[in-house]
Amino acid sequence: MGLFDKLKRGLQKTKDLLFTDVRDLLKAGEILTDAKLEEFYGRLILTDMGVVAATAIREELRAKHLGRTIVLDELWSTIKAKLKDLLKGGDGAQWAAGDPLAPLNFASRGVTVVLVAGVNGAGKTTSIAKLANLLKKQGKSVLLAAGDTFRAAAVEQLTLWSQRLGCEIVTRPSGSDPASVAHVGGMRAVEAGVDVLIVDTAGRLQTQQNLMKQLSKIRRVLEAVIPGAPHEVLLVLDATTGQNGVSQAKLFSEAVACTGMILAKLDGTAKGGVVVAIRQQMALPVKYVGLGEQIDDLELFDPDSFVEALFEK
Ligand SMILES: Nc1nc2c(ncn2[C@@H]2O[C@H](COP(=O)(O)OP(=O)(O)O)[C@@H](O)[C@H]2O)c(=O)[nH]1
Ligand SMILES: [Mg+2]
Repeated sequence: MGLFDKLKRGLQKTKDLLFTDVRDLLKAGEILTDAKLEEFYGRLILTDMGVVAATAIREELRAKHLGRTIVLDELWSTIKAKLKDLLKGGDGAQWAAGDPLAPLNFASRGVTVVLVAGVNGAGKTTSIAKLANLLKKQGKSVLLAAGDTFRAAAVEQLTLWSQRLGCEIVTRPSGSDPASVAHVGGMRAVEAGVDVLIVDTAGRLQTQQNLMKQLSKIRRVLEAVIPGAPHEVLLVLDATTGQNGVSQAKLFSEAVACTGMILAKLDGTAKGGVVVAIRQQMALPVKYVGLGEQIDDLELFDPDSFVEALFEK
C-alpha cells in the first residue's frame, strides 16, 4: 500500500465524521445558506480542530460561497486551501514528502540523540520502534535505550522491538535510575559509533514534578556524554485524546524543551482535526503521525498530503 493510501485509511474515522451525510447537507445545485454553513461548522468542531480553525474555514466559505449555488468541488477546494494555510502556519515547519527523515535534526557529526517523552500510554515505545525502523530503512544504525525503568513491562516491550528490528538495546533492571540508562546508552552509542541513539522515558511517576525532574536530569546526562545532545526531543501525543491532549502537551513542553511532536493513534480517532488544533495552539511542529500498531505505521506529517488524504474519496 502506498503512503498516501495508508494516510487515507488512517484518517478513515475522521473522514466518516466529516463526510457522512454531508452530501445531503451540501447538495449540488442548492443555495449555500447560513444554516447549512452553521451545520457544517458543527461537523468541523466535532473533528477537534478547534474553534479558531473551524471559524476560519466557515468564514472563508461564507465570503466565497454564501448565497451561491453549491458546486461541491469548489467548496472542497476552498476548504482544502484554508486548511493547508492553517496547518502550515507562519514558521514554515514542513518537509519534502519524499524524505521520511527530513523533519529530524541530525548532529553535524557523531551520534544523533533523540529523546522521547509523553504521558503513559501515549504511544512512546511503539513510536520509537517505528522511528528506529524508518531510520534503519534509510541506512542509519540505531541504538535504543530503555529509559522507562518505572515499569518492568516497558523494558520488555522495547527489548522485543529491538529483537524484531535487529538493533542493539541498552537496559537496566526496572527501578534503576533512568539517567543511568541514558548515560550508559550515550557511552555505548559513542563506543559503537551508531548514527542514532533513541532514548525511551517513563510517562508516569509518583508526581508530575518527579517526572519533569527526571526528564531534565536525563537531558543533562545525555548532554554531558554527547555535546549538543539531545538533538531532538519528541513529544508523543495520543490523538484519540483530541483537544484534551493539547493542554496536556502544553504542560509537558513547558517543562522539557521539545523540538517536535509525534501524533500517535491518528487511525484510532475521528478527531483527526486535532492536528490543526495543535498547529494553532502550539509552537511545536507535528513531525510524524502514527497510523497503526505495526512497525511501518509511522509517516512524516506533511500538511498537503494530510489535507488531500482527508478529502479524497
Ligand atoms: N492504533 C494505534 N495504536 C497505537 C499507535 N501507537 C501506539 N499504539 C498502541 O497504544 C498502546 C500504548 O503504546 P505504547 O507505545 O506502549 O505507549 P507508551 O506508554 O507511551 O510507551 C499500545 O497498545 C500500542 O500498540 C498508533 O499509531 N495507532
Ligand atoms: Mg512505553
